[in-house]
Amino acid sequence: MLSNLEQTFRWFGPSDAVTLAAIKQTGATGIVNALHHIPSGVVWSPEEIKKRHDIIKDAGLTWSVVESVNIHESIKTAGNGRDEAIENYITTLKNLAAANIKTVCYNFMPVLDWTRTDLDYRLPNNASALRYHAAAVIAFDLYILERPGAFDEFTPQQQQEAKAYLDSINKKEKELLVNTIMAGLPGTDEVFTISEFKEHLKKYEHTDAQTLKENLAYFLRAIISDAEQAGVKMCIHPDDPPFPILGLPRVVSTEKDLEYIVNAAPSSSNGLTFCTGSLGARGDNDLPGIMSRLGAHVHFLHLRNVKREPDGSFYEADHLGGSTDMYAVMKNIILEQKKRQDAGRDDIAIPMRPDHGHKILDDFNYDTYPGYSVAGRMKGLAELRGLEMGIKRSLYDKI
Ligand code: DNO
Repeated sequence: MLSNLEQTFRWFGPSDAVTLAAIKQTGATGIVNALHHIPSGVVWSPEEIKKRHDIIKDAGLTWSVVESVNIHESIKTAGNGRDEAIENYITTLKNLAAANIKTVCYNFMPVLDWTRTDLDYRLPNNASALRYHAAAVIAFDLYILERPGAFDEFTPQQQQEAKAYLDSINKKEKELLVNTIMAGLPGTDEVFTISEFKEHLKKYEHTDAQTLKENLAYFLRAIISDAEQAGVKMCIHPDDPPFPILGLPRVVSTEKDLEYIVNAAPSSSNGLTFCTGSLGARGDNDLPGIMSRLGAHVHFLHLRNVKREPDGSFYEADHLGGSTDMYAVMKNIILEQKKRQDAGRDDIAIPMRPDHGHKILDDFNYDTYPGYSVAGRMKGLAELRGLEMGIKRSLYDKI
């Protein structure tokens, strides 16, 4: 019998309103965690890693995946201090490996991590979901950020829709929009001011998509042999959303991008996080196909669904609903597990997490990081593990 995927849950650390005890009740056994209090570019010391590792272990769970060891901006822009930041990154990887934590997720999105415009989008059953409203981002770009040259990037219709959106919201809603788009890294409560963000944008003046790609390849060539030696599997997370926003380039958005990345430093340590939510926001990404073609490189699974809307907007749907055929995705994940088993690989139980969840039931009673409710994510996990079991047994059980 093929082993199950490893069921994991993201936990933001001791300040997370979601407790490890609660996570244990979801059935997940693995924890996805990071030391969010350590700024990017700084080494994670063995002591800090051990402290966190022991908290998770004492709760009867395993720290399976790091999400994320963030990439310092100097690495993305080839700026001052890049090589030192890379050295520190390698030291962190070695320290994690020494604590037996060997799957490391990261992303290469300039300045901002994931971006949404609405953190409380109500579905017909009154569940609360996250949404990306294209017109709102364009309105922010054109009329609030007033980014030079931005008008040239949008069609007259997009500009009109953005203006209409801006005119339809009041002052408070406008402030909320700014804070939502300017929210910094997950696991922090940081929000950029407009002028801080403008400063960051300036640093990208000379970094277009091609240069950003080269900087990513430079980073990979610098770290992958050490990662391999330490037994660490790196897995890059796709851009969310998977297209350029606010004038910033994006280079981890399509199958072609993913191919470029795995070929930039070929190694079993240079892998991918297959995030169906991020990649699924583009209609031209064939998700089951990507899983079957690039599955050998996938070290971590983020399973989530988005419902795409015609203008480039999307909202987070039920894990088995939305625009992505989760059955076809799961089937190809299982076929990848079978290939690994046949090839004698030892990484068949790929860690997967239900990525994001709606706010439902008791989730409304306390504050969690956007998308990281308990009941909503548990619903997703329960659906996904049922789907996995059903497909596995119908493929491999003899009747
Ligand atoms: C959002 C997440 C991302 C992800 C990072 C990975 O909920 O999927 O923030 O953790 O981009 O580096």
